[in-house]
Amino acid sequence: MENSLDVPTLASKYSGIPDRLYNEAVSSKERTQSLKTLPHSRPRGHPAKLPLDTSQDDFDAAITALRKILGDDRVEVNDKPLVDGWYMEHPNTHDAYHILDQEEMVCSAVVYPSSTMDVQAIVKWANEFHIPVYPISMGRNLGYGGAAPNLPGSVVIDLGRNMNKVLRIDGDNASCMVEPGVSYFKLYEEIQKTGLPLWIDCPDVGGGSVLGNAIDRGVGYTPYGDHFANHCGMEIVLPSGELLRTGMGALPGKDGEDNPTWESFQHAFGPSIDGIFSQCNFGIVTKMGFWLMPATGHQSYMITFPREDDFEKIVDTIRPLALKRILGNIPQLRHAIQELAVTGKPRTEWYTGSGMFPREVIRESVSKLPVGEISWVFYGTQYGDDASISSQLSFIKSEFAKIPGSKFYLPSDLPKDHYIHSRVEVCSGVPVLRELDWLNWKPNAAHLFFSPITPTKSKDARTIHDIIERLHQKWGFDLFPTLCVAGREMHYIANIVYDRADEDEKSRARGLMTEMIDAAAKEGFGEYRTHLIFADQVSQTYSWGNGALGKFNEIIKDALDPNGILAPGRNGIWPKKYRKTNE
Ligand code: EUG
Repeated sequence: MENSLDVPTLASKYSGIPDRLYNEAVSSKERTQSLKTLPHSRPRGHPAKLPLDTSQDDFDAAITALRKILGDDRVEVNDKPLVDGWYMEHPNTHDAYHILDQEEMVCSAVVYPSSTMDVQAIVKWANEFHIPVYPISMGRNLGYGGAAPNLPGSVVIDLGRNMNKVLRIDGDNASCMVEPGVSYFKLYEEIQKTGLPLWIDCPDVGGGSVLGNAIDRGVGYTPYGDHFANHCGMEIVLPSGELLRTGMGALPGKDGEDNPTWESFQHAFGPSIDGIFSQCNFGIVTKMGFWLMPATGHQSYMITFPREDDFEKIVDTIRPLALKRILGNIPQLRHAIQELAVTGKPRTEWYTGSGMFPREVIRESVSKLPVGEISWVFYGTQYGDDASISSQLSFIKSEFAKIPGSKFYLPSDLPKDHYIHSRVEVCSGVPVLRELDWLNWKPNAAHLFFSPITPTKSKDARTIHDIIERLHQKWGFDLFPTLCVAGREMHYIANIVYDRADEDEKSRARGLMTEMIDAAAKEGFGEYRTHLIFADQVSQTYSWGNGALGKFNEIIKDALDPNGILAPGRNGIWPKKYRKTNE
């Protein structure tokens, strides 16, 4: 399949593309492949990885036992050549966007449960045979490790392949309940089929798991953009194999039904524990409820700013608008270089030099685009009826107009192929593919996110931006900043695009990440999420009170997972058996 220009569709595969995007997916695949110099796959250069401290015999015995529990066809040993594929045909065997050697972050086997009971059986098996397991929903956590297990040689539990149902859509409550294998593409299509006037909230690309993204605390761009904040209810398999429901789900419904308020009230009674099941290794989430937004009027817009150092004024203009909740969604502030990247043309279209893409070349290149000579672009959307949208817009316009030379655009002011039309869709809950165009920037392109949080204050945002810019310069990478505005803070996302075939680039990308994490932490800034190979470093920056947070997490980990079988090391949380110091 991956060699042809065919693309799996939702009708044939749970992780496929909806028909409405089929042609776009084919051409996206075609463009990405035309820039590929790496072979489809190569014979493995190293023996297949085994779980840590496990002999081949013990592993074989464990796999035989697992096959007996689940059936031969639902267990696959990872000993064949690795295939990176592409976005819509991604692997579950390793990180397709490898930043170490391709064969480094790999699993020993993949297992495919079909039910919560199967997941419980797998967890019990892992405890019996002392095999580390690593659950993935769909494996599209790209830029943060993809499908790869944190501890090489773990057995990946691929939840999505057989657990991909939208279990419930409640039109009155405007909510749904999904399994791990439901992508944004799929949820959107399922809701369209019902005819209900409900929106989903999706990230920049729509192939990821709704559940997986939310428990990694991912972000989207409608008013419901904080995915974890808009979840309601979870079902979780604990590392012991026991089953837990959170929120109102903990109260049994009448006659064995699910609780009728499970997707209506998040916290229920007693401590609110849902948070500890995000970005963790304390349990495997098998069901999750989400609030859906009632469809409404919407108007996207773009504001451009001419000067690099308008940055401070932009940030300080955004803050009061965000705090007063006048900004309707999670808007993005991007650097002008992204206007080049989202055209889908390779870097060499504008610049063939090595090192960081020079400022003057960005200026010169964007000046030939419809937006003209700019430095920053703000993409926002307002919601509601025409009257309220127009009053919000006039206030927003007048605030930004105080920045000399800024320009306000509606989608109708821009050509049909301008990126803003993709923003219009994402910001009204329609999952798209367009953002993938970034990956044509370089041959064999992969990407990695550096994702610090900055207060929405010019001084702090400037500090972070300067660190990131200086270090991108030093390590020779183009800088792609996207600031996602939540309110009092912004997620500053620097997308590092590198060539997977170039060992030097990979090593520089690692050097850049390591140094940015340290330099940001020295100034008091930390990441909200990171690629798994940097998880230890990032978690150690959260060291206040002699590492109180890390110790707290270890106490919970050891209590819930005494054998340390579930995703050891995920987000820097290591079970007792793997810790270097046995305090
Ligand atoms: C983006 C945003 C994220 C993230 C990774 C990528 C956007 C890229 C706000 O969170 O974690 C354009």
